[in-house]
Amino acid sequence: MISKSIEKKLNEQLAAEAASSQLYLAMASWAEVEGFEGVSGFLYKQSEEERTHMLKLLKFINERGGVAEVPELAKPPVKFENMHQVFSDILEHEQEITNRINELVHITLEEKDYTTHNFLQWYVSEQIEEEALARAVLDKLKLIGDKQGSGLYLFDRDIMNISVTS
Ligand code: OFO
Repeated sequence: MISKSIEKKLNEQLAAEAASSQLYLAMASWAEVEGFEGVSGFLYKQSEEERTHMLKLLKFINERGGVAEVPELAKPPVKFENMHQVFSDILEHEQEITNRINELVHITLEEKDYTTHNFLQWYVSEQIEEEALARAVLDKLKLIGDKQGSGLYLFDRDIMNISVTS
């Protein structure tokens, strides 16, 4: 059984994962409209992945005697300045998610809720991968620099081969 405070925090995390899914969906849609097929495919997958992160939390809260709350969705941006902005926003966003997860882990230890603590370890590992992936993509974009054109064309083609984890 989870405490009311852990239930509240887990529901907040559930909402954050839902917001991540919406943000990546908006970015995917923008990339599609801009003609970046590879990037949009990558981001659509990321968006789906975030939805699974949300569902995992929803199931856990209910299984542990809490009540999961499906959150209201805020509208993400429709337009993004350029590819660099998209991926630096992603990195920033993932760093924020990592901070939230760390805070949650800290609270479970304070409350001696080792079951939830154990459950959250999956998110801790996931965040390491997600931040590393966003950094790797940003590094590629930095190499391309400002001369968009053919560099971005190859980037768009290559990103299809970057694997998206669970
Ligand atoms: Fe990308 O964050 Fe979920 O966990």
